[in-house]
Amino acid sequence: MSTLPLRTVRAVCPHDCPDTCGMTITVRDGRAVELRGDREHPFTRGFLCQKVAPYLERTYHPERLKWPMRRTGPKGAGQFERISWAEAIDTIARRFRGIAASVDGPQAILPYSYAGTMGKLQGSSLDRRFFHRLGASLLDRTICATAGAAGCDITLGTRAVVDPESVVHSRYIINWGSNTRVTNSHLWALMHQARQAGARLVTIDPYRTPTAQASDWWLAIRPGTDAALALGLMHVIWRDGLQDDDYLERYCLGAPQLRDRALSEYPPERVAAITGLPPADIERLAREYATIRPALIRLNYGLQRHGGGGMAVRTITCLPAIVGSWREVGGGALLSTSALYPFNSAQLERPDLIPPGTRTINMVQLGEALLGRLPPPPIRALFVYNANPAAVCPDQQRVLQGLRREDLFTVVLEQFPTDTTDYADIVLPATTQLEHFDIHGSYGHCYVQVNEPAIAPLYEAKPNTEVFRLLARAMGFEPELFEVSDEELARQALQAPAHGRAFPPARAFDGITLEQLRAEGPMRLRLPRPFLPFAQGGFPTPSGKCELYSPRLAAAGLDPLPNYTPPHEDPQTRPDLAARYPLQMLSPPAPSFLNSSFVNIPQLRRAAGRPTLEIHPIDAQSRGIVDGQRVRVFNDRGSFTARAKVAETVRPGVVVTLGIWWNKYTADGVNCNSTTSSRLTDLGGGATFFDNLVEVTAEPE
Ligand SMILES: Nc1nc2c(c(=O)[nH]1)N[C@H]1C(S)=C(S)[C@@H](COP(=O)(O)OP(=O)(O)OC[C@H]3O[C@@H](n4cnc5c(=O)[nH]c(N)nc54)[C@H](O)[C@@H]3O)O[C@H]1N2
Ligand SMILES: Nc1nc2c(c(=O)[nH]1)N[C@H]1C(S)=C(S)[C@@H](COP(=O)(O)OP(=O)(O)OC[C@H]3O[C@@H](n4cnc5c(=O)[nH]c(N)nc54)[C@H](O)[C@@H]3O)O[C@H]1N2
Ligand SMILES: [Mo]
Repeated sequence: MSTLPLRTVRAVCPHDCPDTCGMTITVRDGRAVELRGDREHPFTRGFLCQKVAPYLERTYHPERLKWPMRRTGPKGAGQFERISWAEAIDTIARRFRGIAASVDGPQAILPYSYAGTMGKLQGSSLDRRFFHRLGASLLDRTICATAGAAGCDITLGTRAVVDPESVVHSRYIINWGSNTRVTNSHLWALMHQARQAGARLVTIDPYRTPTAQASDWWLAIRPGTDAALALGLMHVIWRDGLQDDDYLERYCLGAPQLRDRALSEYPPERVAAITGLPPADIERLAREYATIRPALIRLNYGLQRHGGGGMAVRTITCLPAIVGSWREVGGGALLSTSALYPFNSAQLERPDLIPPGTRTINMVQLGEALLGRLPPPPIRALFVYNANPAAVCPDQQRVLQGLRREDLFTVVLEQFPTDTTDYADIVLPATTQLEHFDIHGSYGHCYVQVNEPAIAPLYEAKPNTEVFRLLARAMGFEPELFEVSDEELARQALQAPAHGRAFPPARAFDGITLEQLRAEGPMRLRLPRPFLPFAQGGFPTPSGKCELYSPRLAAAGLDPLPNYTPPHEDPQTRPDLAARYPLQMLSPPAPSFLNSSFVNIPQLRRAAGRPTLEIHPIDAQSRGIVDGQRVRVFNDRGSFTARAKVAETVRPGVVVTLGIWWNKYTADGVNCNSTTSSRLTDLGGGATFFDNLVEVTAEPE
């Protein structure tokens, strides 16, 4: 046993999850020996999820990428040889300089990143600066949240936000397209507390998730029809006089027009036909929502991933204004708290460096981009970091076909040999959160946190920021832009930009310094307590009101009122397609994975079992499928296999497969995204993963 003293370091879970937990790490002799949830963090309250509790296994995983490598085998085979950092950086810089100087120009280079880390520095700082300075194509990061952001923005002028800690005061909680118990477990703990104080929990989800199971009432809505349900609730509320006229008159725009639409077009019988919910349930939900107070809607991402996802969020976020629940602590609606953080992204990312006229490529359409289906120039180089597109992108067959292009130069900066690194020409090893410095906001609470490195980088791994410093140096870019330390970047991030808008609250960082964060740990944003941003209107929309009627949508030639937009692939509106592919497939994440992260941790992979397909007994029987049988799931885009789980955990007509498996850990080398579509949402250009018609057949063993 070593006699060296133990050191405790404060860290932050970096993964793409609203909880952004505080962690404490014990270090002995340069090695992290214990990691736990920060007991003093007001939201983490000392516990971590099943994925992050064994996080040391991830950091010390034997399959960590250890040094830079060059491809030696065919693309996709994952065969590499070790090279030095100097050679790797020089190779990339030479290729980038060559492409930038060619007729195609620098826009033939595409960065591809998402939220592998949510840290402001390792997530979006010098990387953006580098690609902006280079003049590369811009990436529209739409794979997760932009449909809801756009929908909320139309109604509220910002994200639907309340202080998540106020949930303990709620007495009626609707988990709407939100698997809170799994995807936001620290908020679930507060919901549970509210329930013990008498709150009712309702879950609206086509799938009987752990959240639905633990709720008082599960409403198994037909996928993609949430806007119709919300309009049906409005119908009942206005018909029965349950609305808050005072709030509507003072703080809302267009209540009479929306009332007319709801009353004339969305009676419960019609809504029942669209949503598949009994009229009596629609009546009861409306009555309870409008009369049991305070009522909170936790709306999340499930309902956004459909063709009409933007409009669905726009519509649902009208409800709190109609019943006046923004007035109450524990009322309102919560999508994300991210808009409360006035991080100075412009200073970190330097969008002023972007050459005028630079094009933007939607990340959901990576397949199209790589296969030259978008206007020129062609993509000749791809630089992937903080993302695993070979597994998580829709329309996977096209993505993989693009990644296999011999003339594509692909760099992947990663911690592990993922499905995407298998296609790299150059692999660069990245540090994990224990090995680098960062600063974090959150999209599910109101604290700012600093992540101190607990240990030195393992092997030859480097933080993302350091990799872009090296690349900038090799490209001959201005030192004053790139020779900036991580600490200096953190200070820049905390310099809230001056602006005259209400969101983000410009003074939320007042009194929050890097020194204090380091000395004292997590600090709450400077927000009033209780935080009731819309109790008296004050919506950051152009009119300053909650825009039930949207002049902006009207000016754009769109429907200015909330409405139901059917999914792209819905048996009701696409009987032609449903004749071949009658089942609506949802593919939300498994509890032991975080998107495709953690699939390579043996203990968590065992917990997930193997790829399964949950199918209703009626749908199974008509296809001769029995429980445990191997099935093929397919449509025109592709197919994958899974084990059938015949159960009433889904409504008839819907199938569910939990993801997101790495392709290489599946029986036939492809996951569910071989069937998902790259079509976009109505607003925000978002992904439509759950808007996906398939057929299922029994497979021979
Ligand atoms: N354990 C774990 N936690 C995570 C993640 C993870 O992968 N694993 N991912 C993180 C990330 S990146 C995100 S974006 C969030 C996502 O957080 P959530 O939005 O809570 O997660 P999802 O499971 O994608 O979707 C929620 C539910 O929506 C349902 N759903 C699908 N279509 C519809 C619909 O049309 N209407 C309704 N009402 N419901 C529908 C799905 O069945 C699913 O149960 O979670 C974060 N937290
Ligand atoms: N079918 C289906 N597809 C989906 C979804 C779904 O529900 N169903 N969910 C979608 C959603 S909500 C999202 S957000 C996307 C997520 O898609 P991605 O953002 O690609 O998320 P992950 O799959 O978690 O992959 C993140 C990668 O970043 C790496 N990483 C972590 N930290 C660092 C770092 O510091 N440096 C570097 N260089 N790398 C790092 C991790 O090792 C991991 O491989 O997937 C989407 N895809
Ligand atoms: Mo996400």
